[in-house]
Amino acid sequence: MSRLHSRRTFLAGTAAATLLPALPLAADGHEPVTIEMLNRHPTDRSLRNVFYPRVVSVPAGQKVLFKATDRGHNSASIDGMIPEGAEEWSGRINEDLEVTFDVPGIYGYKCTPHVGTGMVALIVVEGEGKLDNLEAAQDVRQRGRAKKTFEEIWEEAAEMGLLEPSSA
Ligand SMILES: [Cu+2]
Repeated sequence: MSRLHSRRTFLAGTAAATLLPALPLAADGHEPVTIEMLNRHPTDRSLRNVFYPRVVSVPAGQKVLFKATDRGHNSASIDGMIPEGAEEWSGRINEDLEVTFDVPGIYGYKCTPHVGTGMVALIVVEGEGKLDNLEAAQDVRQRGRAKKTFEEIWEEAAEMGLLEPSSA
């Protein structure tokens, strides 16, 4: 089973490129991995309303904490962007939400108020069959700036090696 990838690679040419520190996140399945919901990106202040980090890989069974660091956000799975057998989630605005990811696969999610401005992100849950829903997830029609954000996210995930079959 793979550990959370601490390496962070980003697209050349995006505003986020080169500005992000490597995150020493350790996923052992016990302590939740934290993804913050922020009004501004911590290092690129020109990016507003973001999940941080926005591409994360975790082992199956991992708990993820969506932390309401700033106000006005939530985390909700996007229709058609989670694997078969996985449970949808939809957090309340301004509240932390913990979700356990048991089913390997590709999970696209959004902030409900800000999806149109591109506040979307990706979690890849490692394990057998994790790529089974990749094509379906990539085929989901995205609204507004979420379309551009997901184009960046797919490239970012590929560069991180997350769109290869799990070695586990
Ligand atoms: Cu938001």
